[in-house]
Amino acid sequence: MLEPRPSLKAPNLGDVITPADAMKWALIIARNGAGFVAPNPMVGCVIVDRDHKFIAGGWHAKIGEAHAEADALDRFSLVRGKPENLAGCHVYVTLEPCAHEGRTGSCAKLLAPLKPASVTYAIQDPNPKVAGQGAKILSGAGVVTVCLSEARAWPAFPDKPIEAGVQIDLVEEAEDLSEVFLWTMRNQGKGALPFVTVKVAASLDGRVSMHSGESQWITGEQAREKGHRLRLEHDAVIVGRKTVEADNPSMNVRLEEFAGHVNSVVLVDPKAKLMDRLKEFNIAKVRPPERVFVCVQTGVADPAAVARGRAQGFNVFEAEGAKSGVIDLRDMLKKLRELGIGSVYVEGGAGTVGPFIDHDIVNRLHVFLATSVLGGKYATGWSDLCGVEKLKDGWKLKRQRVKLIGADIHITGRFDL
Ligand code: AOF
Ligand code: ZN
Repeated sequence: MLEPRPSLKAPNLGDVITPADAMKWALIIARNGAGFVAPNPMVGCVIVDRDHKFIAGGWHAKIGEAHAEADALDRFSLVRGKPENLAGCHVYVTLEPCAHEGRTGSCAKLLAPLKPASVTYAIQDPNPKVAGQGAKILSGAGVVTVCLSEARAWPAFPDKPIEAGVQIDLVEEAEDLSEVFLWTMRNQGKGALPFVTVKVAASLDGRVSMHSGESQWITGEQAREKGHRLRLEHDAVIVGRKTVEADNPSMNVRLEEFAGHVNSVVLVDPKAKLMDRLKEFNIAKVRPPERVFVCVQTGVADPAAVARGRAQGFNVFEAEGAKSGVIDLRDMLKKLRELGIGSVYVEGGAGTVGPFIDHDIVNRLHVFLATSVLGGKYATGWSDLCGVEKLKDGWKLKRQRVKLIGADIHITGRFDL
């Protein structure tokens, strides 16, 4: 069989697609689960027939519900009549099919007896209940099972080596897709803090607000929409008391296709100053009180105010302070992990972002840059409150990606923690 040329369009039923595109499409549709699957990973799965024609794609849409492979198989059966017709087909999945019976059945055990010709998965599932066991079940049943990160050729095209660049890109994308889950699983028992993503929207020269406080809007609508998607991909959004008082933001996800989604917010209010007025602010108006976490400082916040907050149903919790009125961010994150928050999204001005960078607790940084220059005379830079003394000590991004998004530039990457 000749390998078709790669394309990037959404495949139609019956289109001959490349294995790289099959995996790429699985990576794209996996994100349909954003906001609904945590603490599970987002996973996508694509099934092509023996001629490598696209038949179906599926994803893990909601915690407790069908895994990506089961969803893809359901859609496959709608087109091809019954699951048994999977025999001879090729399956592409962004994560190793699971071996265990959890909230749903095992995907490896679901696929194995149906005898697909091959299953290619992008990365191994580090969940100790899986960790290579899923692949073993499949290969034990005679299915050619390949982990893309170790593969030399696509199983559907065994005599064609995989282009190195394509392979690295797809594996990195799969790592990025599941990064919150992977971070948690790989650091289990080592006291891993929640995964921290910081987002900055700035001018080309890194300014985030005028000294007058004016900051809306520096970047364009498309970049702001991407920001909303990122809120969706985290368990909670963090916001400081000053931002709440100044801008009264909602910090919710306002995307048409995710109408009805409710996210959590963490308000950092060391002295519990907003407790009695919290109901007047949008963060508390757009979500039920149990989705509002308030971090106050031990020994500083008035216990009576804390009790009043709790009586209103807010999730008030204490963290140690670095000094009076300044929360120890590491301790706050530790407490959030204990409260079941596995990932947080930090957006805000220099006062919020700087301390997170300074504490070396940021896993991923997103910077959206408008192509305007504001200068430092009247505007604040996003990193004004953090810093290194020596050039060589600068925080360095890894696995960087750069994209144009509308008229703005989007740069993202990981910090090694
Ligand atoms: C897959 N496909 O789509 C996902 C997988 O609680 P459960 O039953 O939903 O199982 C969750 C675990 O299954 C999760 O920790 C991860 O190891 C794996 N996720 N596996 O084959 C999927 N979401
Ligand atoms: Zn599964």
